[in-house]
Amino acid sequence: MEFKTEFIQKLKTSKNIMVFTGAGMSAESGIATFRGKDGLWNKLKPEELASFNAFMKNPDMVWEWYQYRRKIVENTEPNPGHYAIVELEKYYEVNVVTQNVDNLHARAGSKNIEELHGSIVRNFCMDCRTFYNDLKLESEKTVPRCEKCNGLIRPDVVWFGENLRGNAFPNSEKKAKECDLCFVIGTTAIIYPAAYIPMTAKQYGAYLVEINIENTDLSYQADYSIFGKAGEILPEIVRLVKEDVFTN
Ligand code: BJW
Ligand code: ZN
Repeated sequence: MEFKTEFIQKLKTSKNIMVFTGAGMSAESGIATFRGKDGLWNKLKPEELASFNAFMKNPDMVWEWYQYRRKIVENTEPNPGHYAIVELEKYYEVNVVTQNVDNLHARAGSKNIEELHGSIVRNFCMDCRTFYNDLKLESEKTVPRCEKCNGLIRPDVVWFGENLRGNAFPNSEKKAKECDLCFVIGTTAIIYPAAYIPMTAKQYGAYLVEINIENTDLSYQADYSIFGKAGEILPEIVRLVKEDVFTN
């Protein structure tokens, strides 16, 4: 595959790379995206499931939906795109900022990860905040209760209308300001505040490279749009880095 010369040049001069990812990153691992063709939410409305109000109205239904998705995540593996990002760590300082809740970057071995929207691997009690990280999740159709206070247990993900947890956003902003090159991979980039991160990178001088199978809201801001699947393009970029960038 041929890449733009300007991009190859940026790969040669960059030291610090940010990889900002969305659901398309995991599509080739068999996890459905939210929007777009084959999107999970073509049939289900997000606000009916991924919000605090939805959970309070029908906790069992929402719990069942997360259990269904957890099973899929447990039974899948990171794809060649995830592993390619890990490979890049041999050549650059790499920071992954992900909107994904599937834990696949960590399972692939990426070191520096900010999870903007949390993780479905973790759960916590809504009343006393006890975390249940490796809760035996046999409870399929009924939301489990806290051992300590009998409160409802919910997944540690960020729902619509909720603030991002802890320092995930400020940490990501800081990293965005410091990177030389920012890859935006498999995201429609319509959910805020997450979508500010690649924009911040660009504002602070980073070269913005989008990898997606379609145009997105961010495409017009990208310095380079590479159309294709993340699991195919990223290994090509690693090959280029290995063979050309660091040998010539
Ligand atoms: C491939 C591929 C392949 C496929 N290779 N590519 C301004 C205006 C209006 C509303 C708001 C606003 N600012 C904030 C809001 C509210 C809201 C928001 O952004 N709404 C928008 C609709 C505008 N934001 C929030 O509520 C956020 N919180 C917040 O703002 O707090 C402050 C506040 C407090 C109180 C009141 C109000 C505000 C929180 C947002 C949390 C989002 N959570 C979710 C669910 C997580 C839990 C779960 O998983 O169940 O996060 S929503 C969902 O969307 C999920 C994702 O992380 C997120 C982004 O989706 P993503 O990753 O982009 O996926 P897709 O499916 O959209 O795109 C896939 C892409 O991949 C496509 O482009 C494909 O082409 C591509 N693709 N295969 C490469 N093989
Ligand atoms: Zn509790």
